[in-house]
Amino acid sequence: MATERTLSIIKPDATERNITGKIISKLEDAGLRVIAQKRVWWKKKDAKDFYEVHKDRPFFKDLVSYMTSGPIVIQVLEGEDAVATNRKVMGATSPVDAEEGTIRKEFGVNIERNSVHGSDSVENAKKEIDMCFAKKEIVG
Ligand code: YYY
Ligand code: MG
Repeated sequence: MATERTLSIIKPDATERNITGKIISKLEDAGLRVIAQKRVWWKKKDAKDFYEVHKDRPFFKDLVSYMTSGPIVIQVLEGEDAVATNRKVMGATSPVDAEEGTIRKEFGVNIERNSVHGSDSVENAKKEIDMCFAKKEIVG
């Protein structure tokens, strides 16, 4: 077990329904600590850059449209095995496959409007954190 950091995004379907607090409670209950947080409204370029790894996937265009359709809340989370812990509390990509008690099971609407993003590896977490936050915005 190691203390890690990961990047979390509360997506537009959740900000729209005013459930950011409910989601943050689940993250905190899982032992994760919010050490940076901001609410932003992404431009197309922000979403395209962030999801570049998916640029050739059939869902990319819709994903970019969706992620720019409203405000999002971006966070750095810190805790023991933060990447895996966060992925566990998020649940599977599609809410129908997500385990009981996970964020996506409880709040996700469908595979696209699935309420949260979480980095999938320590390496990607570092990249995504650098992309979204200046060092001085992270207060651990
Ligand atoms: O990491 P995770 O968010 O669980 O899934 P990814 O495979 O990285 O896909 C990123 C994002 O793309 C997903 O959260 C929703 C969307 N998406 C989609 O709309 N349709 C798919 N078939 C797969 C992913
Ligand atoms: Mg992913």
